[in-house]
Amino acid sequence: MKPRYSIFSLARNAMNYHKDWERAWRSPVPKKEYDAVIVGAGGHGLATAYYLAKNHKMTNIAIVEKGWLGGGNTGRNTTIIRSNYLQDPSIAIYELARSLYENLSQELNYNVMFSPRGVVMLCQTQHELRAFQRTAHANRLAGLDCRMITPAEVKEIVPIINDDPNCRYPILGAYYQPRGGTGRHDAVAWGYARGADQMGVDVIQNCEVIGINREGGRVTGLETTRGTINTKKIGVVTAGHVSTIMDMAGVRMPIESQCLQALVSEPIKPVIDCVVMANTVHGYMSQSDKGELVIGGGTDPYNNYSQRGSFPALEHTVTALVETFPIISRLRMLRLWGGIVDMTGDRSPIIGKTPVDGLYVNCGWGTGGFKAIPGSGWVFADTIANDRPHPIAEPFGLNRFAEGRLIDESVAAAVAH
Ligand code: FAD
Ligand code: PYC
Repeated sequence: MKPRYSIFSLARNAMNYHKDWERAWRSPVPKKEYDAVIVGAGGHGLATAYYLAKNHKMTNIAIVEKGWLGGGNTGRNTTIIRSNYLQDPSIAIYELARSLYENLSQELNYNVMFSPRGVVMLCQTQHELRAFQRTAHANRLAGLDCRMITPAEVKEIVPIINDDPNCRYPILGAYYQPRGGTGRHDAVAWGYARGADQMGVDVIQNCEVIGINREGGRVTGLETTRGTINTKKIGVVTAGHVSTIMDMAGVRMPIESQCLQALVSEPIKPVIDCVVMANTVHGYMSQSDKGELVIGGGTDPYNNYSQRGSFPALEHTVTALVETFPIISRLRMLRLWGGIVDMTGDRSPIIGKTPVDGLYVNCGWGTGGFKAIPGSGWVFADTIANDRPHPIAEPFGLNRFAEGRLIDESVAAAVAH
């Protein structure tokens, strides 16, 4: 694809305050009818729309978003990308996603800043060491590039870490995935949005879904704040708000919505060039290209729909991180934020058909769905286009809760679960 902007056009547009700056995507008025409508323009919804158009040639489709695209959890996460889950179905979908991330900038002709800087998951109890050894075996059997590393190797990779053997939770080793890392969250949303728009998909912001229309056992359309939209296929991809929307179609979801917070410090010179997760003490940290330390921990442990978390959860996270990285104790916090995450009982996503014909759902990514966006969009688009689960999505069907086929990933969900 030809680059859309040269260095000269960037300079020209900067000089005239971006007056004639070409919009990255259109702002279309909703049509009366589409072949399919995706609800929720987070990363998962946008990737789904992109692959519906690209892989399945479905271009008479729309994606409707109540706010601005990427304004939900996609623009609020700490961008960790890894695929070190325990169960085979999880490894398959997260590794598909991670491998798609490797070439996503080229695929979208948009720099998503994928940075495979390595993910280190500390083992600070004997139990955790054994659990990660088990995960490493499972991952290597599945062909993933990962290994267990010793405390000395941890110190070599992360010189600022506290390696005092007498501290409360000494480092006994770590799980290491060198091809894991980070990406730029907004860019992932913007890149998929622009790519979908270029193929004819209507990306419609400020359009809230307020009702789902059904006739008998199948969907016929949506009520939105911008009018009725008729369609025979609806994909609901609304993360923490999935239960309320599915309720509009009479489908009850096994989801709890909770707030997950994160924060960044003031920017400092480079001190850490990988991602470190300290699951026992409940904190994780990486450093952004701007120099901020990107810090997070666990969810606020009560259900809510407000994007404001509580102070004790944050205090717990910071305490954990100061213990792990004593040099950060005098840093100031620059800002903090929260997102409403959609938690399932087994900490695995729900992807697939529902009891209502033409209604599909993709949710339950909880605290860990940024890493999954490309793979999730790929398999969900295939599921919607063909009205049957993609083989990689099949184990994640909604029916697994009724059938007792849970995919337990509470350990892999790590710090934030
Ligand atoms: P969202 O991005 O939330 O998109 C859903 C969209 O639906 C929203 O834009 C919303 O406005 C829209 N919507 C809702 N209701 C309606 C309606 N009625 N009509 C129309 N639109 C509607 N994951 C990782 O893999 N790595 C991490 O490091 C990581 N860190 C995180 C840190 C924090 C603080 C948080 C909050 C999350 C983190 N996650 C992480 C999880 C990750 O952000 C999410 O799993 C992922 O972004 C979910 O994407 P999504 O597209 O499903 O949802
Ligand atoms: O899934 O790796 C993850 C994660 C880290 C922080 C929040 N989620």
